[in-house]
Amino acid sequence: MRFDVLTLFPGLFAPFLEQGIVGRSIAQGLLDVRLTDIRDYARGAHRVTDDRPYGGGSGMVMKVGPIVRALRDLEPVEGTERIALLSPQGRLFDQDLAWELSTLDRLVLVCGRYEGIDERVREGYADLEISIGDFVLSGGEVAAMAVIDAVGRLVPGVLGCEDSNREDSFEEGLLEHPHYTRPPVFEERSVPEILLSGDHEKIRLWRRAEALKRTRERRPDLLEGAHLSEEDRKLLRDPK
Ligand code: 9D3
Repeated sequence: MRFDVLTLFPGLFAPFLEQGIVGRSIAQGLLDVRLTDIRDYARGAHRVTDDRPYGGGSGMVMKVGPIVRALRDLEPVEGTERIALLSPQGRLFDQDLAWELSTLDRLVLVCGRYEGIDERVREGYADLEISIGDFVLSGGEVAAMAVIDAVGRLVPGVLGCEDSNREDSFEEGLLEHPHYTRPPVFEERSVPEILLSGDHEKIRLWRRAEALKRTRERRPDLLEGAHLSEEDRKLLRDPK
């Protein structure tokens, strides 16, 4: 899958694209991420990419011209593509949207800066607008990385068998059970004995109960939408 990122800060992406699962997948040719510096499409000696808002007010607005010229200059790619703006006004990004986007051949991500992007970019060119949550970022770049990471992981071959997506708790709509590794005791805190017991059925039930209780405690909104089995309901009824 190919991603094209339009940004005023292409330098922010280097380590993200070089390291970890994303870096490896690019090296393997499973993902292709291209950066376009919007400033390259700005005109005039000063290469201005922003201007004062019509109607007044504080802050600056990203100009429509440079962004549209950058979009028009993108290399054509075979297959299905979408253009997404990253903005606080967008659809809240979640695992369902990540799955939807993972079916594309190309996703173009336009990163806003300043107060935002001239509305005519969205009207004339964008297929969707994405927000990664209800908090204030300085621009769309960190959000674009989150989207590339989450969507890229769902592209076939990107994850080894180390961690299959279907087992991810978010796929199931639950938080995960707690994890432990060696040593068995650290600063007087022991690993729950059941995990050392070797009884795989007991371990499975314990983990499932922990996941369910955590979700009820921390994210009751997720429990609403989860598909619970009769066993799950019983585990939730049990005290502790
Ligand atoms: C709070 C008033 N304005 C900031 C001084 C509004 C505002 C404009 C631009 C807030 C943030 C931004 C820049 N943010 C993004 O471009 C952005 C974003 C975000 O802030 N939160 C969650 N997802 C995203 S995606 C892009």
